[in-house]
Amino acid sequence: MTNSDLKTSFERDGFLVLDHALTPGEVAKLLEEAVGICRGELGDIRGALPAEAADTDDDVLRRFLCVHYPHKLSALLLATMRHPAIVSALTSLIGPNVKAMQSMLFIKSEGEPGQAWHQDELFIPTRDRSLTAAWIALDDATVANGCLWVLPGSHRRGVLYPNREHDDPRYDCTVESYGFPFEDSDAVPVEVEAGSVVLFNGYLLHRSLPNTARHGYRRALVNHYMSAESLLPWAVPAQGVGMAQADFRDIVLVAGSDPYAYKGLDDVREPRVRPNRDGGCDR
Ligand SMILES: O=C(O)CCC(=O)C(=O)O
Repeated sequence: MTNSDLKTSFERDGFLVLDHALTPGEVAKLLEEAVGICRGELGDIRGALPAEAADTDDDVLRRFLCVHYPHKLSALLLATMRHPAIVSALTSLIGPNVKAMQSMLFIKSEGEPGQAWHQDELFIPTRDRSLTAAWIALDDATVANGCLWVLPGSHRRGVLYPNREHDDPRYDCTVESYGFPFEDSDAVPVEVEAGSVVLFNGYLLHRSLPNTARHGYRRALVNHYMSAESLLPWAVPAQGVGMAQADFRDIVLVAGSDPYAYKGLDDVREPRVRPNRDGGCDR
């Protein structure tokens, strides 16, 4: 696909797939690193207990639904934010100057819940609607093990739909979007093989369903990016609930230059777990 085809299909659908952007060797290294992260070998994760020496890798991995900000623990995950195949696509979609502000490592073993319909810009508000996710499949992602589902084109109106708490057992504790003019029957599953990357727009309605496969994981590394020109008024809980910084500077520049470099960088977010059902889920 040429860069202009890439942009056309992304603007139409709100998502696209980069097939096998990562090699099997790169995926294998990330899976190994995920075990070290979940064992606590790379540093503390808020909300997680360090593993015991006797715990098997499976024992350890199954305790996690999702680790937030793992790039703060792992040089490999930090380098993966700058993966050339992903950055090349992002510069075509977003522009020459691109920054990242968060990573999430999903483990989601069998029986673990998905995440209800939502739009990522609700959580990470850019000023120019440039938020873009790179969802890197570390296992083959299938309907059975809880792949992403998207509502194609739902980003186009540029509307952020309302959100509410829910008690749907299929989903984790994150709020759900509702009141949007799409039906579940409009949704399409995005089944991809390990190493493939789903890029999607921050206004695209998407969800995932539980991992109902009989055993195994649906691991994915998700990084979020935006235009470096946009300020990022993203709340920092340590500064008080609801208080947004004028510009969140705990960022990683992945392409081009940072017009706000004169402000310096912050280190305010810390690695933590996402609870699977019991509230307190602020992304
Ligand atoms: O991978 C999942 O299960 C959900 C991911 C997601 O919704 C997101 O990254 O915004």
